[in-house]
Amino acid sequence: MKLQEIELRRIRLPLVAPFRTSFGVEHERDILLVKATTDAAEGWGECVAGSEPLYSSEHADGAHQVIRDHLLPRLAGVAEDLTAARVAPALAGVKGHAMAKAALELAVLDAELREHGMPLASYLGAVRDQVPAGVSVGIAGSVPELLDTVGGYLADGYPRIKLKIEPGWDVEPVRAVRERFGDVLLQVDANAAYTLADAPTLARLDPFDLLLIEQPLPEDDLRGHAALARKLRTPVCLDESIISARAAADAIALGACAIVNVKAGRVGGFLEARRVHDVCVANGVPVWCGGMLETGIGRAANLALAALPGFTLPGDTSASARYWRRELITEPFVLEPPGVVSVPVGPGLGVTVDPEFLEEITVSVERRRVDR
Ligand code: NPG
Repeated sequence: MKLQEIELRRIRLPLVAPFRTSFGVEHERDILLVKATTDAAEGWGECVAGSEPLYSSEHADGAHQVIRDHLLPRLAGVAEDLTAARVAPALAGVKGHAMAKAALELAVLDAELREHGMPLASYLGAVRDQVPAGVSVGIAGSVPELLDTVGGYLADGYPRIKLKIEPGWDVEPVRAVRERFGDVLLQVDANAAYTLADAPTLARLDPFDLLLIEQPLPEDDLRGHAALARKLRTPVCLDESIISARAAADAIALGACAIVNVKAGRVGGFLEARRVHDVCVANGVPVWCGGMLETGIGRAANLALAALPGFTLPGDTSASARYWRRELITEPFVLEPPGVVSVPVGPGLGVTVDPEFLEEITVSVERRRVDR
């Protein structure tokens, strides 16, 4: 397949409700979409970097610049005979920028699979056509407000709830949700907001039978996570720390996690995400699919990934209505009984991008030829 052009499109999409985490609050997403045009097909990718570098060191403006000025010239070197598997090696000289690389790889992968008529789920090795839908609940203004939100999601049919926590918003909200909603599947996510000195507080979550506690400590603190894991009954899951399959192998070997959250953007693409899955499966470590408030483009790909055999816990794979008031970039994903979302079955991402809606929410478009 011959790559001809890459389009970098910035869109703005308001969230259905503000989403607060320990690192900030988001009202709308500033998203970089990537379109690859080849001699055979077009493909789409979505960059999950936010408008500010608060979750990790990447952000949308930076990813945009890195793709344009550093990744595209390298991709041009392999443009004549391109496959998705050739993208990461071609870009490897550029350090970091996993989310920028992942977006570019996904656009190429989508084009390649559309050319061959193969769904992404089949390509990755999916074993199911529906995946359980979890929902991530932001830090609320008060416990009653949180209970209302959680009650609404349970009424929608979500089988698993993830609560964002931070120091001062942990034991009480978890206790309140447990007391009100009984034995619902429940887990918490700290986005690296604690230190090892907080172990006694985090141990107070043990009686609530959480599925897991996600990323309690800083990204680079694997030994701290291993020490914390020895002090908690709640299984420790890592997100931000797992930046590659090698990092996953190290974290598991150190005893830093018993569960892994897999996000393609964080590890540089869906091919590396599959390798993270494979390493975890080989070590008997369950994985689940994270989310980064993606549009239908990124979400379609997440659903394909979440259908692999090692994804034995529900992911942050919610329906479109949980994120967007009006998300019509692609067909919306809906929550179906008994709390599942269907994995797309068409070629590539298996979704169709609506060019008119896209134009409506577009802030800028930049096109670069790569075949000369
Ligand atoms: O359902 O897509 C979703 C959101 C899940 O909580 C979620 N994502 O830390 O994992 C996270 C968090 C996040 C969202 C991180 C946006 C960064 C940006």
